[in-house]
Formats: sequence, C-alpha cells, structure tokens
Amino acid sequence: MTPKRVLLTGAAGLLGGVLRRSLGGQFQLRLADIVPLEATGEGEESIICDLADAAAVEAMCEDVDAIIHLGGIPYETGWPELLRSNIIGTINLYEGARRAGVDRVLFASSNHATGMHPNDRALSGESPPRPDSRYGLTKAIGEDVAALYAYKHGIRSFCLRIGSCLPKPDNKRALSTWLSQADFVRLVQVGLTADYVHEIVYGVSRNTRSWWDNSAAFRLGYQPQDDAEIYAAEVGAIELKTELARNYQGGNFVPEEFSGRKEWLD
Ligand code: NAI
Ligand code: 15L
Repeated sequence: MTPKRVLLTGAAGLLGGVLRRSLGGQFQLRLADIVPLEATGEGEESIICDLADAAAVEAMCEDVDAIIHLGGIPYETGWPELLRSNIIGTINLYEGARRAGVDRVLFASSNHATGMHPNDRALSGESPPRPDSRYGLTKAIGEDVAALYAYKHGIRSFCLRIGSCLPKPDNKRALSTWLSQADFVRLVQVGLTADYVHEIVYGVSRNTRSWWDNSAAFRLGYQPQDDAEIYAAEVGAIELKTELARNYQGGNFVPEEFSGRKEWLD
C-alpha cells in the first residue's frame, strides 16, 4: 500500500525541513514537533507534541498510513534527556503506531549506532551495533524497538543509519559518510513504498570512499545519485584532530569521554 497520509516527527528540525520541502504535495503531511511550527503547504497540518507524552503520541498517530520518525536529540548529552526524547519517545511512537494500525515506520537511526567499528571495515545493515556514545546507543535501541514492532506486531520498519546529511561534506570523514539531501529524499521515498519487514540500511550517498555496503537498500530500489568525491579537493585535507576520531567510524564521538582499551577496538 502506498501511503497517502504521512506523519513527520521532528518536522521543525534540519532534516524535517528537507522532507517537508520535497514530500509536500505528494503526501498529506502531519508535521509534529515539540516546538511550534506552522502548516503552510497544501494538505499540511501541524501538531505540537512531546514524544515523551504517550497519550499525546497515541493521538498524533491516528489516521496516518506511515510515520517518518526524525524527532529526538541528534547529539551526545546526558542520560535523562536522551532517555526521555530518544528511548521513551521512540517506544511511545511505535506503541502509538501499533494502536493506530499504522502500516510502516521509517526510523532515523544513526551511524553512531555502529561508531566504535574501525573505518577500514565495511559494515552493512546486518553488522552488529557498537555504539560510540549514549546517543548512539539510543539509536541501536531504536532499531531493536523497530524489530519488536515489525516481527511481533506487523509494522513495517525501515531504519536508516544516517551518515552525515549536510548540504555538502565538511571534512575528510564526511567524504565517506556524506548523505546528500537529494539522496536522503530518495532513500525516504524507498522507505515509503518498498516491500520489507524490518530493514536496516545506511543513509549514505554513492560515495567512492563509503565504508558501508548498502546492497539491502539497493535491492529495495535506492539509487543514490551523488558522490562526495567531487568535494575531495576542497575538504580532503580537513582531518579530525585525534587518532581515535580518524580511525573509527563515529569520528569525534569516539574520543569523547573515551576511557576504554584501544586494543579491544579492532
Ligand atoms: P534536529 O535537531 O534539527 O531535529 C530534531 C527535531 O526533533 C527538532 O526539531 C526537535 O525540536 C525535535 N525533538 C527533540 N526532542 C523532542 C521531543 N521530546 N518531542 C518531540 N520532538 C522533539 O536534527 P536533524 O539533524 O534534523 O536530525 C533528525 C533525525 O535524524 C534525528 O533523530 C537524528 O538523530 C537523525 N540523524 C541525523 C543526522 C544528520 O546528519 N542530520 C545523522 C544521523 C542521524
Ligand atoms: C549524527 O547522528 C548527528 O545527528 C549529526 O549531527 C552528525 O554528527 C552525524 O551523525 C555524523 O556522524 O556526521
């Protein structure tokens, strides 16, 4: 079933804005965020909703076919905030989707769910999590919440381990991790229409230096068009500062608060 009515959480954020601009007109969009936002486009409506409020989330999920779940904290911070917005928020979202009979959920996971893997290792969506931060762990947990609701409750779940979704790469690491905004939209279109049960894919463009085997996404129809390599001359010399950041997939998240043993990481 191709969805018509789509709920977009985190709609006031950076990636929410990208999707709003490109999906508006194709779908009836319900825009939701904890901060106010105005519905201006045709077929748009807006809702203020804190993802930690289970009853409000349940109401927000009614009468939609699909949910794109971008809402949450996108950086490293303390447990109370991450627990509330990212873990409780994602559980509430899936539970609301189940109660409302929603067909599919696209979950914005992150490369930081696997950030402690060395970057000379090609990972796929089947590679096990190795979170580089509390934030990365919230994304790994979100992928498991997605699996519970897919296999136990029949909600199609598409988890995007997004790399670096920026207008253009800003350093050498991003030549591997970059997801252009246009390719992000292409991947979301796949998530909204393809046939899958519980799929984990990487949100990455067709970068020459990509660390990720994204064949599962290609099988489902993802055809990325952009390659960060065209920016290599501009940003290829901009290296991350520490050895840990340069050698492990999570970049700067890896050395932050690191108190582990380097020899365990390979
Ligand atoms: P953003 O911070 O611009 O947007 C997130 C939105 O979530 C904000 O508008 C915020 O108000 C909302 N939010 C936070 N806590 C909330 C709560 N308790 N209830 C309701 N709404 C809440 O972040 P961005 O960059 O747009 O990222 C979107 C998603 O994609 C995030 O989940 C992030 O972790 C993920 N992601 C983004 C990447 C990127 O390169 N931008 C890379 C990897 C993952
Ligand atoms: C993420 O998950 C963050 O939300 C984003 O701000 C970037 O840090 C990105 O990953 C990245 O790894 O570049």
